[in-house]
Amino acid sequence: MSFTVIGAPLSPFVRKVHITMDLKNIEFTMDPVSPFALPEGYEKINPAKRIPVLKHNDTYICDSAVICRYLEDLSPSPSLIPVEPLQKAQVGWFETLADTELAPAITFTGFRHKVIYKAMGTPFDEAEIDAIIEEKAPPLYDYLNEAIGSSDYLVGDQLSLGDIAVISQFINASMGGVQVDEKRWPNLARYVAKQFASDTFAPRVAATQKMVDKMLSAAK
Ligand SMILES: N[C@@H](CCC(=O)N[C@@H](CS)C(=O)NCC(=O)O)C(=O)O
Repeated sequence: MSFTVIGAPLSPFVRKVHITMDLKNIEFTMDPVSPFALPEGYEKINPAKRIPVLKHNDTYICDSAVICRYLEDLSPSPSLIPVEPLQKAQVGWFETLADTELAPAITFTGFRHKVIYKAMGTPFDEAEIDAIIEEKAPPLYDYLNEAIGSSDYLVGDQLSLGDIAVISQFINASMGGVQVDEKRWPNLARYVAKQFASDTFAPRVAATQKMVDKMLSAAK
C-alpha cells in the first residue's frame, strides 16, 4: 500500500492527516503543494482546489475529514473516532466546528494574514483582521470552554479526531499571535496549553514554529 499526502505541512488540515497517520503508524510520503500555487490540472484531482488530498495507490481522496475517516476504517487502532454512536457524533461535531468555524475565525485570519501574507509581502489591514477575530472567536471560545470543562479531551477520556482538528487550528492561530485569554476562558486555555505540551502536539508546535520563523525571517 502506498500513501502520499498532497499539501503543505503548515496547513492545519494537512496536519490533521499527518497526526492521524503517525498515530496509526501508517507510512506516507509527502508531495508538497502550496494552496496558493496549485499545480496545473490540480482541479482534476480536487475540484474544490484545496489541500490536503491523499493519494492511496492510484486513487485520490479529498478533504481531511473524509481522509481521516478512511484511515480510521483502514487502520482502526488506535481508535481516533469512537464506535459508540453518541461519542462518534460528538467527535464529528467538534471536527466540523474546527474545520468550518474555528478555521475562518482564527486561522484564515490570524495565521493566513499575519504569517503567510506577511511573509509573501501581500498587503492587508491588520486592524480589520483583528476585528474579525474579535467578533468571531469569542462565541466559539465560550462554547469550547464550556464543552471541555475540567477534562483533557473533548470527548470521553482519550484523544480523538475532535481534539486533533481543534488543536491543529490553535497551532496555526498561535503562530499569528492569537491567544486564548486564560482569565476569560480558563478551561479552554488550560486544555490548549496542555495539548500543546503533549507528546502528540509538542513536536508539531516546534516544527511549525521553526517553519514560520524561517518564512518570516526570509521575508525581512
Ligand atoms: N474542508 C477542507 C478544507 C481544506 C482547506 O481549506 N485547506 C486550505 C489550506 S489550509 C486550502 O486549500 N485553501 C485553498 C483556498 O482557500 O483556495 C479539508 O478539511 O480538507
